[in-house]
Order: sequence, then C-alpha cells, then structure tokens
Amino acid sequence: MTKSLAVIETNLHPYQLVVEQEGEYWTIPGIATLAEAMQLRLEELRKVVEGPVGDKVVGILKGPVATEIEIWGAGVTYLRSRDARKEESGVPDVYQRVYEADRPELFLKSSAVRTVGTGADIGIRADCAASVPEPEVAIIVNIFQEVIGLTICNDVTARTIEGVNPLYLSQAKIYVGSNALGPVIKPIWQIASVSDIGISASITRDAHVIWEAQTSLSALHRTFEDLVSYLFRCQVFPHGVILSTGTGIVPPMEIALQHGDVVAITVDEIGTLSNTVALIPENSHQLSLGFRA
Ligand code: DO4
Ligand code: MG
Repeated sequence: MTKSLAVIETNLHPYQLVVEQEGEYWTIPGIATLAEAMQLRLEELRKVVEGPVGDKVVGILKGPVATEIEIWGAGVTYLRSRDARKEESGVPDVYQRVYEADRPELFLKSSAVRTVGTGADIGIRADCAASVPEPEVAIIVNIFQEVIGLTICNDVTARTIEGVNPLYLSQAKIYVGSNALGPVIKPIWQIASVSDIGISASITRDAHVIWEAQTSLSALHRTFEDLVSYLFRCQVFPHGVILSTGTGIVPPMEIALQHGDVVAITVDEIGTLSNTVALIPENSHQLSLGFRA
C-alpha cells in the first residue's frame, strides 16, 4: 500500500506533517512538520517515511505546507502558457522572450497563511474582470535542492490585471484565496516516470462542466533541475521551498471563473485538488477585522 505525505490541523499543531494511507493519518517518528522533513536528505526521508509509522491521528486536511516555507511559481514553461500570455497581453514579446531564454520566469507566489487545501475556497478578485485557474504540478524541494515529492497547485490568476501590464504580476498572483495546494504530497521515490504524468482540469458551473483540458509533464519546456538551480541562485531557503512549475492548461479568453464555480485538477499519481470559487470583495481586509464596510 503506497504512502503519501499530508499536512493536517490537529489539536496540537496547525500544520502537522503525517503519513496518509487510504484517508487515514499517522504521525512520523521524529518529524512534526514539512519544514523539519526538508532538513533530511531524500534517502534519509525515504527510510523514515517507509519505516514504521507513529500514532494514528485525526485532523483537518490542509494544503501541504509549513509556516516557514515559501511557495514560488515558474511561468511560461509550456507552449500553451506562452501563447495564452501573448494573446492576453499588450506586450506579447515579453513572453516570447522568456520562453526562449535560458533564465526562467520565477516569482514568489504564496506563503502558508495564503494557501488553501483541497475542499477550501479559492478566490477571484472583485476588481478584476476575468480570472482563471492555472493547473500545475508543484515540486517540494529540500535544503539539499533535492525534489522530495510532487503535489498539485492551482496558481489562480487575475488574468485581466496581468494582461494590462506584466508589472502587475504580484497583484494578479497574490491575493486572498489565490493559491491552492494538495491534496497530498506524493513522495518522488514512488513515481515511476515523472514525464508520463498526466494533468487534467475542469470548471463546473451549476452542475455542468463548462471547460476541461489536459496536458502532461512531458510538455514542460524546462527540467525540474534547471528550475531548481535558478531558484537557488543567490538565495537561501533554510526550510526548503515549494515551486509550482507552471501551467500547460489555460482556458480560452471567453472562459472566466465565477463565484460558485468548482475547479478540479487531477494529476496522475497524486490525486485531485478541488476548490470552490469565492468572490473576494475589495474591502476584504476591513471585513476580516470586523470593520463595517
Ligand atoms: O507570466 C506570468 C505567469 C505565468 C504563469 O504563472 C504560468 O505560466 O504558469
Ligand atoms: Mg502559473
């Protein structure tokens, strides 16, 4: 029976790393969080995870993160993404050039508090006409720059804002509910052939699938090693890092997310990340503090 890694909220810990098997969770002897697991070399981690588990625990499944770990994104790493950006942007040349360049596009995407897991709401900005899901495979990278596992990322994007000007990237990429990860981390040693991994996504509205598409990791224009090596240049990641490797699936221009839509992303070997879309009001900060609008 294969084991996955999951992060759950328990009475004792908001982000407890556990072994998941058929929907049940078990503690990992000597390791409480994903940040702690990132301190081990891949082979050491493998021995611990494949060894005897600890106690059975119950908790709420969250995105597989830890408070200290940053989530980064890579962009324009598939032909489909390059073409979609060229179509939506006033400056298409920027995307053509980065697709062809040796240096990839890399950007800070999210943190633990800005990440949701499967089943939670993802957000669309009230001040953006069209937003889209970006179904991606994310790699979990330890402090030795080794990929220890894969998870699914929905790099939800405020398409209109990014299209107006590429310098608005952070506003298009980072806002309430803009990052979903999960449902679990599939350890890399359990994956026979990474390039054969299929990725599919759908948007369901009022019980009807209004859009679906597929790709596979074989269409990724960069290697994991290349992306990791650029990400670690002139950087420190003392707790490891999660890097979402970019989208190869982008809805056509006429499709935009609406409040109540359900986005499901399925990746072979990992599972399905499913989230309902919620409209994020412009005054969400004041509302979160209980202020009156
Ligand atoms: O260039 C903007 C970001 C692109 C991106 O997120 C992707 O290709 O996945
Ligand atoms: Mg993306």
